[in-house]
Amino acid sequence: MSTPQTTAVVTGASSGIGAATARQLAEAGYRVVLVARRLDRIAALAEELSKAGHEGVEARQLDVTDRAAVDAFAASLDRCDVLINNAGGALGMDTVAEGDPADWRTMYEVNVLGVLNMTQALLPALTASGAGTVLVVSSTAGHGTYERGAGYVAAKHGAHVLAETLRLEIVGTPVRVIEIAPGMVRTDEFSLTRFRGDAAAADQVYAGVAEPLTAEDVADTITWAVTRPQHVNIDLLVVRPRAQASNTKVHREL
Ligand code: 8X3
Repeated sequence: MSTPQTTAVVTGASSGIGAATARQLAEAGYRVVLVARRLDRIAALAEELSKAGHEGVEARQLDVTDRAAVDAFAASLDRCDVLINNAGGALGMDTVAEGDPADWRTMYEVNVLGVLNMTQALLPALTASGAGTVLVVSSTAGHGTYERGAGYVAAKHGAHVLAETLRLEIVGTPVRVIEIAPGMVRTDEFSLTRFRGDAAAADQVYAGVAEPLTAEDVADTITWAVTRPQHVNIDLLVVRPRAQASNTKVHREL
């Protein structure tokens, strides 16, 4: 059971899965600390949650790839019981032959080093809580590849390996490590960012797919995993829409 002070830090809380997760964890009784680069977005969400009666909500501007800023953020927290490593994303859909190394570097930094930075910085507080949770929002891209996806797939495999290795290394401490791997999720920004603002290309990803997952669907699985009794560790939960049988097998009604 959580108390009003039980604190969940959610990265990438400015939109999509992160914002939906913050809402659902607040509803579940957690004090949520919203983290993102875009302060205006998380400030608005914090106000919404405060008006809904949730206590102690904070909006904290932070780039998870900036280690010094992450360390300062961690030092400023009075407690942390749950860390939701959600910040991440894809850039481009290019072949290995043509992909831009700068895109690969950016994706590695946010999807892997961002998780590493936040986890290292908050692990002492999570351990001190006596009942900590590190949750990594990876992707089905962390478990299988697809053409034109290698840069993102490689980064998400990195996030998966980080979670799996951390679980091995800290067993025996009061911190569990959960990985949630979503497949096709339709959010406002994921594909738009991947296709650099090309809305038509972004829409094509979901063309004919009856019901891609929503941010709320994924937030639901995250909240379910986090709210299990502390001795229950959901190692890995893969969640896809019914219309997606694998990364490359999607039913489309066109
Ligand atoms: C997003 C899923 O299929 O675009 O993490 O890689 S996919």
